[in-house]
Order: sequence, then structure tokens, then C-alpha cells
Amino acid sequence: MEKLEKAIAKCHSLDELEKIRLLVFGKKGYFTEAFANLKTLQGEEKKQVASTLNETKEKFTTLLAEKKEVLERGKIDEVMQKDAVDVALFSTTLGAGALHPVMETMNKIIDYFVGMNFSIEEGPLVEDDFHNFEALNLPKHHPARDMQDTFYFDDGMLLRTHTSPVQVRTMLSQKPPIRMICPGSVFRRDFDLTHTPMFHQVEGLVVDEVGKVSFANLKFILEDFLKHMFGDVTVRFRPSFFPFTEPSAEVDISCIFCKGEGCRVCSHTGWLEVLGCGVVDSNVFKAVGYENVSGYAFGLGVERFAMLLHQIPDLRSLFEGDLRLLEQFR
Ligand code: 2U9
Repeated sequence: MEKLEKAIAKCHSLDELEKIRLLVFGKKGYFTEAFANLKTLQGEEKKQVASTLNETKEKFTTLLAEKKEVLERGKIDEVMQKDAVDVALFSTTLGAGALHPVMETMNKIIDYFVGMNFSIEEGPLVEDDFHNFEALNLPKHHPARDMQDTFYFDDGMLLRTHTSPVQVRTMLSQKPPIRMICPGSVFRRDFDLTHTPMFHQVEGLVVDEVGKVSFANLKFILEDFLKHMFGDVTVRFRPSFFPFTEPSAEVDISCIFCKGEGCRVCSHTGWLEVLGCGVVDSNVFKAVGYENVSGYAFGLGVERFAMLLHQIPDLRSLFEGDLRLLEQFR
């Protein structure tokens, strides 16, 4: 028995332990034989031997159970060490993420204007009638309000249809000179190949004392900006109309796909319309209580820029969250 006790102490595997268990408790094991031999004994001797045997049996049951637990725990530790997962390790199967093409384009736009000493201003997405329309020379019943297909709330508030209310708020809270851009999301009831109900704009506003800001300044900065965005393009200004600027212009670049030769993207005109701009209408300054100032403003749709820069044919695909599209921009 002493030998078996030592064997249990020295044992290193569960298989080995099972062999020892069979030697102790198996059909042909020590105790089966010893209890069978009790039959040959009588009286007091039988009682004593039986009692000693029972004690020893209990001792071995405990010894084997304890050893089994130790070996099992060791095995679990071994597996845990071998199969351990280091969650801090870099994955080889999941690539790094990337900025959404709209945000990447937005950042490129912002970079230019920050470099030109423009501040970045932000404002609420839920606006009131005054900041979104009234102050921008769009009085009630002005036909231009019909042009803006607006999401209204029951209480008369609305989702801003352009970022222009940010310029209004900035002028109301700051004195000129102002040199700002306002990047952000805007909302219109529109949904087709080139329109989504939410899209992003960057608008700019420069205001200073009368005579310090001219259309020539506006022309220079927008030409320079468009070359920063699209490379070596020709820029042209076409007279247009916006309620908040007078005079107003739409800005085209020579088609970046056909270099002005004429193709499907530019509808065979050789030009791509990319911006609106103008000299701020005096009614806008009146609405915010500014006197003896002049200024220029411009506005652009970020998605349109992203579509041109990345040749994306359907604007809606930018908002479907489809990884097959997004992975192309890594
Ligand atoms: C104030 C005064 C003037 C902002 C301007 C445009 C021209 C323009 C469009 C471009 C594509 C909107 O996203 S788009 O559909 N914008 O053409 N935006 S001038 O003029 C302002 C703004 C605020 C106080």
C-alpha cells in the first residue's frame, strides 16, 4: 500500500492515475481482493481487519480524488496558456478603417479654408423660420421658399435646409470682421440619383467694412480653392440668382473627366457646376443689424464634390453603409 501511496504522489498524468486507481479499486485491485479475503477470517480478527481496510479505503479515495483535481486543474491551466488569446494584438484579418469619402472630402475642403484664416462655426440642425429663411431675404410667401422642400415640425420649427442660419447666428453674436465657414449636414425633401434627404454643405462668409471686401476677392479665393480640390482646372463664373446674394454667380470648372472636350458626365458641355456664390444682399445685413459693411458668401454640396473626386455615379450609395463600396476608400 505504501508503494501505491508513493505512486499517487509521483503521478503526472490522468491516464497514469487511472491505472493506479484500477490497481487500488479495480475488479482485480487490492481492495476487491482484500475484502474477499475477509471471508477466511473470523470474529474479533475479522472485525479489526475490516475496520482497518475501511479506513485505508477512505484514505485512498481521498488521495485519488485530490490528485485527480490537481491534475485536472493543471491540464486546464496548460490549455489556457496554450490557447490564450491576446486581445491587444493587431488583427491580421481585419484591416484598418477609413474615413467615409464624404468626411474625407469635407476635411480637404476645411483644410483649404483653415489655411486661408477662416474660422469654423457650427449651429443647430433644428432651426426656426427667422434664422433659416427670414433673415436670408426669404420673407414669407417668397417663391424661393417653395424651391426649398423643407421638413417642418408641428410647432413651426424645421430641419435646416442649408447651413446659412449658422452665418446669421454668427453675425448676430459677433461683430465684423467675419471670416468663417460652416460645414455641416442639411435636410431637404429630395431623393433621387443626385439628391438624398440629408446631405452636407460647406458655406463661407466674409464680412468687413464697406470697400474692404469685393467680388474680386471672392473670385480669387474660389478659383484658388477649386484648384486645391481638383488640380489644374479652368474656372468660370456665370451670372445667377440667390435671394441672399446680389450680384450672384454659379461657378463651373472645366470637366475633370474630358478636360473640357465634352463627355457624358458634363453633358457634353465641357463644364461641371460646383459652387454658388455672390455679394451678400443688403437685406441680409439689415436683418442682423449690420451697417456700413460689405461681404461675400458661397456655398457648395460636399457629396457632389465627393462624387466628382471619386467618380461615384449614384449619390444614394454613399449612405447605404455597404462595405463593398466603403472598402474601396481605404
Ligand atoms: C448668408 C449670406 C449668404 C450662401 C450661398 C450659395 C450661393 C449656393 C448651393 C450650392 C450647392 C447650395 O448645396 S447646394 O445646393 N449654395 O449656391 N450659397 S451663396 O450665401 C449666404 C449664406 C449666408 C448670411
